[in-house]
Amino acid sequence: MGYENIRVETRGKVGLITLDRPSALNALNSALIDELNTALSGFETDERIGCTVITGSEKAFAAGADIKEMGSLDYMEAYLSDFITSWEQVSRTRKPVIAAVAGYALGGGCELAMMCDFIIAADTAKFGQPEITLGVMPGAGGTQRLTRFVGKSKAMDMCLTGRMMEAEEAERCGLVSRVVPADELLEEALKAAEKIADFSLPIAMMTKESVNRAYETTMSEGIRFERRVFHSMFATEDQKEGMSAFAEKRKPQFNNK
Ligand code: CO8
Repeated sequence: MGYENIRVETRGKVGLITLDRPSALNALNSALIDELNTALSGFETDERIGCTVITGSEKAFAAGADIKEMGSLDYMEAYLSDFITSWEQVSRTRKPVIAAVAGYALGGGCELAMMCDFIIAADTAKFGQPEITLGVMPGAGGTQRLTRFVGKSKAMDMCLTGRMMEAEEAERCGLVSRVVPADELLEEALKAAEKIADFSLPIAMMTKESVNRAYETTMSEGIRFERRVFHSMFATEDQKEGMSAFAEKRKPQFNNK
């Protein structure tokens, strides 16, 4: 497929998607989201790929949903088309996805980053949910995911004032996993993705599924889920390989079996 709003590459076992709509600071319009979903589906079904990185430009990961596209919608158009559902495909991927964020990650851009499994931020990153300044509120999970990441007080502050948060504050409050110098962002994100992709893919997928459970259930149910999945790992060849390799002091060769 020819892409107009994103660039799609593979780097070994890593899929790399670069949001590339510079004229609008990577504002997320429906064409871009369709392309993103197509690229994500491609990597999901590509057996060579073990992890995906989504990134943007130096200036913007994404400055939000496309305000100009969205502005004239009426209630019935918004309700019947349910256009936000198609945005959430990244949160339904089973393989790990890392967001590598430099510059603005605002509104839907911040929400997209939060749908990824973790966020690595450049020291130039700025996160925000400025929807209130436009007469709306976050609509792609922002009020829920941001609150789970950073707690009620800061989520209220961000959503009610619309202010931006710098990378350092974002790391301090748990929104991002690490902050790196801007010129090392892609390299660091790819390095993390390569590391993940070198492990057993089914084990990485089960690990992701278990961590995600923590957001959707009680502690005791989550631990029960984890235990069942953990037990099932002993049916994999990769568990045998990983533990034998440790005992034999060699690097494991995972087979995704
Ligand atoms: N939508 C459409 N166009 C945009 C957007 C956007 N979100 N952000 C920037 N642009 C465009 C500008 O209009 C401008 O275009 P042009 O050159 O044609 O005038 C170009 O990008 C460059 O932008 P600026 O000139 O404004 O650049 P600055 O460096 O001066 O400012 C800012 C950068 C501060 C990021 C500024 O562009 C800005 O405030 N942007 C809007 C941020 C925002 O409010 N985002 C939230 C959008 S609402 C949202 O995301 C709701 C999500 C809910 C889910 C929806 C599911 C579909």
